[in-house]
Amino acid sequence: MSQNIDFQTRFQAKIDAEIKIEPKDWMPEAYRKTLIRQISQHAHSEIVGMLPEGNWITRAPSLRRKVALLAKVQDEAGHGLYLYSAAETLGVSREQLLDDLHSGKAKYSSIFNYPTLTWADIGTIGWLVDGAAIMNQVMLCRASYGPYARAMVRICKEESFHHRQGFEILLTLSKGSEAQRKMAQESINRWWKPALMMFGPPDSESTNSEMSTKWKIKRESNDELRQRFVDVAAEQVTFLNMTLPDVVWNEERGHFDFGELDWEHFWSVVKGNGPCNKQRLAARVKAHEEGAWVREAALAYAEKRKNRTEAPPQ
Ligand code: BYC
Repeated sequence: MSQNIDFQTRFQAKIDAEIKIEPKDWMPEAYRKTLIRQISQHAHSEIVGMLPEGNWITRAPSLRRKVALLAKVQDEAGHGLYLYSAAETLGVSREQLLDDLHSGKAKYSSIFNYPTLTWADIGTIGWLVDGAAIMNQVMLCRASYGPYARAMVRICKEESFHHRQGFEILLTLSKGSEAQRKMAQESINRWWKPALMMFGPPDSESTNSEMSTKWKIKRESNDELRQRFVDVAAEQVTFLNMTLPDVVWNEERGHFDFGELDWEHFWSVVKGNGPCNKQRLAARVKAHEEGAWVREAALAYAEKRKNRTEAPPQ
């Protein structure tokens, strides 16, 4: 028991001194568990997040747009893979993580349960969804767990490209015909509040924040990041000559107000009852089943190589 207290003290001292925790270091079970929880939810979000955008690859309005969108969707797959690998360093298997996703047990970001109805949604996702993701993920580049922090550095660089490609789509639409401007504004109106909910519940209802902050997994609260995102987006939208619903400058606070968020709706989406939850999970399960032969072939090849290396010299 006293030995455990000693380990705990040394562990927290390392965190306080900004020394990274690495896979083979001692860590409290609760730290390991919360990292598996967060990193795997993050990985699932990247993978499920490919679906709403993938929906528009065949309908992109030009070759240039198609190439950029393809590259973006492939990047998201890569992010999912780095993150699954980071989670595996904590002693959980990828099969287990995927089973939890496919059975509906694991969470992933609420935002990917909304449909992409128009081409403008691809611009809005890049601008607002990737924008919110970057706002939240920059702090994760300094997360106390080494493999997660290192994965996040590359992810953030790629998300910045996604953010720009999204904004540029909206900028082009904003300079187009009246119908194109209308399509862009309608898309912004639809995605705005769901994007604000990506930051998680209000601080008063955030169950994990206290420990995650103590362990320097999180460095800023859900509400702090949400407000910063609103303030930045409220400036950016002026370049589009468009508006964000319910956003007004509050002189007294020195920030933009953004109205009420419907948290009941948020929890219902998180629990599986959003507009596209069932469709998203069904698509993932189908892709996993159809990819079984690839996994089998890769494993057989790896096994063959291993046997060849282990064979005694002739
Ligand atoms: N959706 O205690 P809290 C991307 C859950 S992908 C669903 O504040 P925490 C992209 C939360 O898990 C970007 N669930 O939690 C990909 C917790 O439940 P559990 C995804 C949510 O962890 C493709 C409960 O609510 N980014 O960029 O301290 C295309 C209480 O919350 C959500 C990440 O995953 C939500 N929005 O803080 C384009 C970033 N919010 O687990 C773009 C990494 C909360 O106790 N994750 N919940 O059962 C994080 O930074 C944190 O996990 C959160 C939540 C800020 C999301």
